[in-house]
Amino acid sequence: MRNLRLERIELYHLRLPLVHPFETSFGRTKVQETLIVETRADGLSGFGECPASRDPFYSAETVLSAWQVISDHLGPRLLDAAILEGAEGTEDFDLSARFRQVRGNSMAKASLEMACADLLSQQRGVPLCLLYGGRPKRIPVGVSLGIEPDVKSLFRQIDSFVSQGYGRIKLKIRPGWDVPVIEKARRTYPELGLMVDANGAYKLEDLERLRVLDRFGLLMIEQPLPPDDLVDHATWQKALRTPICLDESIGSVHVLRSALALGSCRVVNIKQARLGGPSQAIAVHDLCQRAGIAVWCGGLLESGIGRRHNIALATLPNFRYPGDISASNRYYRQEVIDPPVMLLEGGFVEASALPGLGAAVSRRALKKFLVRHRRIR
Ligand code: OSB
Ligand code: MG
Repeated sequence: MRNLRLERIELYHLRLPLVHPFETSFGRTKVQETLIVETRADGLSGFGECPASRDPFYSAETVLSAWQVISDHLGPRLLDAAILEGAEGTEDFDLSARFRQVRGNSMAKASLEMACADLLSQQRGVPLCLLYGGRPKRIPVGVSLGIEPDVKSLFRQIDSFVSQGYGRIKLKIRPGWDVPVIEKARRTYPELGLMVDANGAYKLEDLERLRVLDRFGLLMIEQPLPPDDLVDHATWQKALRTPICLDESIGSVHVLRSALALGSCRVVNIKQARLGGPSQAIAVHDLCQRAGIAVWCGGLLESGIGRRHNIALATLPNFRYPGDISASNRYYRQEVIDPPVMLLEGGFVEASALPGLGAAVSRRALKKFLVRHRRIR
């Protein structure tokens, strides 16, 4: 962050009511809890998001664990530096070296790196996507649909999003909500870009039963097995024609290298929050590109702040499938940014050609959804 002198960091813990409950194999969310991070320098404000949620179910982090780690460890590391500087030979927005002593806590780190990248983008008058090596453009997007109380309500959801123009649907699966549902979805929508995400709910032994998924022409099967299980994912990938995509498993470039060496996947879901920020997300993107592995942009029910960061990142060239970066109204009735993220004709969202987020953060909305606020110095 050459030439950036951080003056202050503020944290906003928010509770955002979802328009529709979102259920995965690990649990059901009605209200999403998230942590917004604001960094200030030179009269500018940068915003990032730590979408760690209330419970340590998707990952070990929570909004409160991130609150503590940012307040006591990561925040002071940035504020104590007279001038933020990237390490030699790294991008200016790369804070990974500065955070290296703190293990894990990727979402906490990511939110600060996002906020500083937003600042840098504004200070230089350069769009975020250009800062990252992408360019302003339209990004194809899909929608991720949770497990529903019954098949009828799931198909009401699918119908609604297909008719809004989303060109790809991801269905959450778990044992007891899988083959018959997917078979019916494929029969009803023979041409639809369709994929599934198990959030690690299966075991190696389930492979024989789930082999039939190979018949449905799915784009990919996301994270069938638990995060640490790279070896069994390789066994599944060898047995299936459908590409395996890893999400939770890929927490760093180092794990990615192991997954590539083992043949654990053919596609990677990139979430900058899970990876520790844009610098690490770009490193994963670049390594995948060199290895001939396609990536796409995942999501964690972010508010418009994290969503705008994800859209900027998804302009990089190796993002090759529609992202889980749907329009704001698919998640929330009221956004924290203005304008909200809109769905364009044909199932696209637009990466901004303006510096920063390309939208204003609404102080009123931050206040309305606030659980707690803290100023670090
Ligand atoms: O596994 O991709 C996931 C939401 C919360 C936690 C994990 C996941 C998801 C989604 C929805 O699939 C992504 C989104 O639309 O934001
Ligand atoms: Mg996933």
